[in-house]
Amino acid sequence: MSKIALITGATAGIGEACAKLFAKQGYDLILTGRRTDRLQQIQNTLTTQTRIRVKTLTLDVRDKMEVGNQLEGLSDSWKAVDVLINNAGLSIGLEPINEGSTDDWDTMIDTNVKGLLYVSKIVSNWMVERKQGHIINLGSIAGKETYANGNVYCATKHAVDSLNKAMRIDLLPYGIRVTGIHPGAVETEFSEIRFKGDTERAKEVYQGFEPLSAEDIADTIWFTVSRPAHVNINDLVIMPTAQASTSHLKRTE
Ligand code: NDP
Ligand code: 8X3
Repeated sequence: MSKIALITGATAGIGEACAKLFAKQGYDLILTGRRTDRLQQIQNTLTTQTRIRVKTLTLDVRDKMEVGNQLEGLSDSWKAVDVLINNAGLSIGLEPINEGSTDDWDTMIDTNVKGLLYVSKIVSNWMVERKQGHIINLGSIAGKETYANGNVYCATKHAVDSLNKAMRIDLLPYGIRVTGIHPGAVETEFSEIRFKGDTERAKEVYQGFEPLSAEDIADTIWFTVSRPAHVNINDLVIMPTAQASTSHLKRTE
């Protein structure tokens, strides 16, 4: 029987790249996100190109009821999830603490922290029952450092870093692996969302150096998943070669 990976935020960027790579590796997939059209598109592509099964769930990870209903509504065979990739996340706004929007803060905290928890509680229980599984949490370099105007986004990713460690301890008795992935600059829709659709400003973030691609991160995630069962990669920080830290970036112009 094929293994199953559940990927949150599979409609774009890192989540979509993971969906493609895990499909290539023969995993059946549960793909989630808010944009149904994109989920369907990815499902069509993957089921045409490969022989895997793809289940799509349109859901907003911030909605506790919806997460519960949709995940618990899956059949038992789909609940045998081997790999959970907690990827759905975002940053909105880049202002100093006294100027930030409290609505933006709510969105980041509700998505990056609470959403990750709602999904993890349900899926980790399935893994506990089977005494196996691997949870990948998408943190960020923003969860290891704090930079100007990054305040609440950095705080949410520090929370993910902490939850990653906590999950590893709590799930230890069940042989469940837990890995934190902490990328630097990856060119995806991330900056477009952060700058609320200002594509010019978003493009500038990645100019003058070679950022990571979503595929680089998917590759790294696959590396952790494909280690032998007795090996757990606890934590990985992965940066573009041109970026030493959030405040040290070598641009060519
Ligand atoms: P993208 O904006 O390209 O993708 C984000 C994904 O998250 C989309 O599929 C989106 O789907 C989903 N998502 C956002 N909000 C929700 C929600 N409320 N409910 C369900 N799904 C949601 O960004 P990335 O691929 O770059 O980001 C993926 C993860 O990687 C995030 O956690 C991000 O913080 C982290 N990261 C990104 C870095 C970067 O430089 N790009 C660096 C470090 C970490 P939809 O809109 O359809 O709901
Ligand atoms: C995304 C990377 O440096 O913009 O998490 O916070 S950064």
